[in-house]
Amino acid sequence: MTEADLESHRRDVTAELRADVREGLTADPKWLPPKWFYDAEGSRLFEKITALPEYYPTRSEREVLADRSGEIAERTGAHTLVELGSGSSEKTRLLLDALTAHGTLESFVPMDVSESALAEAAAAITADYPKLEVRGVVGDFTQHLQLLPGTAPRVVAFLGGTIGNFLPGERAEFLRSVRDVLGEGEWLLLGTDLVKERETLERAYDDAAGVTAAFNRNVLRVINAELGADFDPDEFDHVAHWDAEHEWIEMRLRARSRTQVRIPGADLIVPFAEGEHIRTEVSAKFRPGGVEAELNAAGFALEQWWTDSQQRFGVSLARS
Ligand code: AVJ
Repeated sequence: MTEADLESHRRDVTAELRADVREGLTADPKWLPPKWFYDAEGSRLFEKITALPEYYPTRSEREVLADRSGEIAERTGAHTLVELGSGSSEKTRLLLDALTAHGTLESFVPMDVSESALAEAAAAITADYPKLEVRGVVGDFTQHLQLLPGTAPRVVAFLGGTIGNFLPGERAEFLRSVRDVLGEGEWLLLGTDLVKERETLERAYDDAAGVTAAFNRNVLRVINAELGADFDPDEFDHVAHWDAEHEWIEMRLRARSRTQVRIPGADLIVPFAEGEHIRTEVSAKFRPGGVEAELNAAGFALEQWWTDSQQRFGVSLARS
């Protein structure tokens, strides 16, 4: 990607944020899409979350990948590993090691909305895997999937449980769009956090050290920086709520008092009643049968299903 491409992409991104802010903060109830957490600071906070004692998904998924990467390499014989929402690509090294050892891997294509996280990850992977072609793509995987390079067979890895950020209808649409860019005999490796007791779930999204609260409030700092808004993040409480009916965790920011926020970059003044909240993230949790049904509905066949030893997190290998 040239500097000019990155520039025009940045303008694009600001316009998208403006549109999301206008739509979400004029809605009732108010909401914001979770992808706006991830500027440099938000990506750094998320990396910190993955090491928290309460936040089990990263460790549980890593356990599965550590145990099964060899099998994944053998079954897929991948030439390209694509990673959507790659972040730091830390767990991906388990896959890269196995696929490199298997001898088929030629290229790695990490894709992320966070340019800073992507640049750092791509540089680190390039340094450690000198024979691998690394081609980072800055983009939103709900819109830019057709940009993905690489030779077949590809494995598209969508890890961490990030698919849970979609609402059910969006999820179906997303899985279908991944299926549509893949040829027959290519692969999806999907990480899904599993339904479990409320306490475990709510603690994972409301840690004692307050890192998740800072991560949640960071979206307000992003809007301040990009759109010149005057949110006072300390005037909003962090809330993590398990919605047992929808089987998802909802993160919210709740206004401590009645207030008004000016957002000049979106031509908006947003009133908040005392206690009114913004829904900032949905993180859906899954049941094994549900994952398979959704994969099938999108045109995938489930080849393998694995969980960690505590059955907290599931990893699917699906064939297109
Ligand atoms: C990166 C979307 C998988 O939903 O668990 C972590 C983000 N939010 N703590 C998740 C997140 C609060 C995370 N994903």
